[in-house]
Amino acid sequence: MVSVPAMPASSAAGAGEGNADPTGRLVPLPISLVPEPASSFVIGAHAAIAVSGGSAQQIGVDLADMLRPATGFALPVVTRSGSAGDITLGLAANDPTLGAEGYTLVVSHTGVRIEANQPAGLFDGIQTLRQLLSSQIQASSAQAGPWVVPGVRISDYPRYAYRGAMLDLARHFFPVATVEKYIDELAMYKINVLHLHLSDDQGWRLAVDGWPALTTVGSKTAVGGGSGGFYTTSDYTAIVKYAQAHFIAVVPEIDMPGHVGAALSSYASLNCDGVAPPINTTETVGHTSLCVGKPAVDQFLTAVVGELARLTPGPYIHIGGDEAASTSASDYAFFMTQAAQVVKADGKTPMGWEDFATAALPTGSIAQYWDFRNGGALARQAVAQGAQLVMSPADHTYLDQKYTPATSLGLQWAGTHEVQDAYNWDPATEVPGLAADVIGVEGPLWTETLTSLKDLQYMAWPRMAELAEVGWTPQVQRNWSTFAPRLAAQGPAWKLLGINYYASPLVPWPENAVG
Ligand code: NGO
Repeated sequence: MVSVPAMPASSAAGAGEGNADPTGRLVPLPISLVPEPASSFVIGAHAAIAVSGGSAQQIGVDLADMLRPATGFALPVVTRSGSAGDITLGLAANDPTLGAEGYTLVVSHTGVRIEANQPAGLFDGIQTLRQLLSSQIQASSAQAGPWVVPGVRISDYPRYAYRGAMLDLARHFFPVATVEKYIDELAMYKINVLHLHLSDDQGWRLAVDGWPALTTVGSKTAVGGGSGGFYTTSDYTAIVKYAQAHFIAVVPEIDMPGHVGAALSSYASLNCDGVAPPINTTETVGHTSLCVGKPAVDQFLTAVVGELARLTPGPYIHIGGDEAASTSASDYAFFMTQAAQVVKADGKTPMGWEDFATAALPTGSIAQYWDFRNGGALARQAVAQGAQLVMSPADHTYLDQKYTPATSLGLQWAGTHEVQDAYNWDPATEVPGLAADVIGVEGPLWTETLTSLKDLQYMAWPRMAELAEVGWTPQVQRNWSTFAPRLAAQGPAWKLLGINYYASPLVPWPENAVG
């Protein structure tokens, strides 16, 4: 493995468009990158995208869609082995070290060749190619060019298999188009999981067969009393398909046995006193519980998990389990044990917030570490049962936390998180002793205070790009001083793409990134 040369000090000053070293635009940083300055390639007006057929074809189309608007070139996708002037995509890497998501990308003066073992790797490779080009490639109309791809040999694969983002649709609801826009943005940074938080006290967001009031009643509002909304089966399926086309697996979450106010308001039978309370649209947590042990609650659990399992091709079903302060410890353990078994019986792997470690977990369950205040005790308890961990420490990964006390959006119960806090941590050592049990990272975007795509973007970017590198790039290759200019280089692309982001003063944004 060749390590990445440290970036020259001069490139830090002129990050982005003026960056002398265009490989200094890559986020996440590839595991192995050798610059070959004598071998740059210029994409010409007659270039073709040569694919080996089969599954490479679709990635070729994705690449053409990516490059056509700004280049104005035809860029036909052709099935051939690649000739001079082509961008060639192949699935014959035959390299076990690359795994399912790795790729090689080689630029010579006659073309670009990306090879992978699997389509997911090829998709990651075209994201890297996009970043190697000038950020003008993001423009929606033809630009002057030239479209220089700097000479480079890259061999790349992720540190962690699970690199996720979470979106809270319950506190405020967002339409399918907004979720798809977020998927577009996440895919640029090789994120491969989208966790959807589909229910909470203030709203229920997914139609469940046989339980119509969950949406006719439970979906009607939001934090602060807004209008709410929900996904029909076909809306949800559209999101899953869109995500799949971007090599992103959807993990649906129904939060239980607490955070269930919207469900309790929809069905009196889920309440111990048999009375459906009005929906409480404040931000308070921990005040609701399913009536554990009631037959209606068992039926609800089976129906909801069954629906999620039917609609979700991915391996995980998230059953929540956080902050169930209104459920007794014994009811909690009984219910979450049962819920995990129902998920298992439906052929899926149970995932839950780390709190569910107090239940009996099937081996291979996934616990999501979030509450840094408990010092990792629950994460240890989960691992002791054979669970694996996704790391979402609230003090580094919670995208809803304010950047500074002056940030108008967001919460700050976990402190304020400037850009360095999102980057300077190691998932392997966050809870000491559990490195081998960590399968990845996830950035939760809770939406108590967020009501529009612009709000979501402002809190997610740049921190989600930082987390993407935390999840992809080996720890030894990461440091803030070489990362900051690479992060800065994303700014012009975000501006062209209309992505609203926080232009932190700690990042050396180029002039064409801001204002
Ligand atoms: C906590 C809580 C959520 C809040 C979030 C706000 C978890 C796992 N439960 O995280 O209900 O929305 O904080 O930051």
